[in-house]
Amino acid sequence: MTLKTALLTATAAATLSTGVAQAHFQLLYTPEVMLEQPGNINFKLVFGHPMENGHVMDMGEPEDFFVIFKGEKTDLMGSLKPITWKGGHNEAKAYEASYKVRRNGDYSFVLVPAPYYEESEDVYIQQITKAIINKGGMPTGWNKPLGLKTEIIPLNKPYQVYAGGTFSGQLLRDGKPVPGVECEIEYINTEIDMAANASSAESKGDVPATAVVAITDADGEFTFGIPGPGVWGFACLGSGPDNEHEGKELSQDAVLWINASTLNTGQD
Ligand SMILES: [Cu+2]
Repeated sequence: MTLKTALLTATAAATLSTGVAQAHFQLLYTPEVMLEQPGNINFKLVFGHPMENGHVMDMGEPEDFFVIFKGEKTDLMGSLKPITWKGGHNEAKAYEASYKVRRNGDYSFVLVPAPYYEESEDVYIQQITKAIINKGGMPTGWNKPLGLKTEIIPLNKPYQVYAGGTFSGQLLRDGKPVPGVECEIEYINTEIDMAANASSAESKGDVPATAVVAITDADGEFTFGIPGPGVWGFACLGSGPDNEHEGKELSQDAVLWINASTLNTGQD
């Protein structure tokens, strides 16, 4: 056994012994996604493992952060403020931002983080992340492609998904469907304290034994039955056109966050 093989075996054993897959997710989190009144929405941008409540990771300065409203793009890089995020088990560099929503319609927020070097895998990860907020109940483009290098187009209203129902998305790379890509699925499994920039050490719900995944079909689409209410994230891995950063492999992923609630139909 070469040294490299021995190291790989040791790493594999260490990974297996934790019993839980550690899926990375770039959070672009705000508590309210359907606004009735004009007001400020506050975002927390955190890179971590939200379902396992694992360690949080240092974010570099994002490459881009903007919002698209009725086809109009507004740069929000100037609104980013560095913060320290207190995860359940460690602290990491993160960002926050605030945006004033006035008009009715859909607001698509996009974060292009700096590539993150994942030492254990010797790869860079860049999760291009979307979150869609609605004001006034008027839909104006939640399902429109935004022209990102890679993105998940929601095929159901992402801010109004019901637990027990399904959510479908279509994965695009440079505007074209991407078949056969693995998309990891998680929910935020902690309390989030917006004022304290902290997530709870205690998990709220179950952690599946292995990563929950869906594979995109020939049209780049996937469907997932939402088991319970909460904030759910989809991360389609390596779907972007860029595959190298600073001489190392880059996994350029597409992330979309949706909000699922319980619908009481009043029936027995
Ligand atoms: Cu990790």
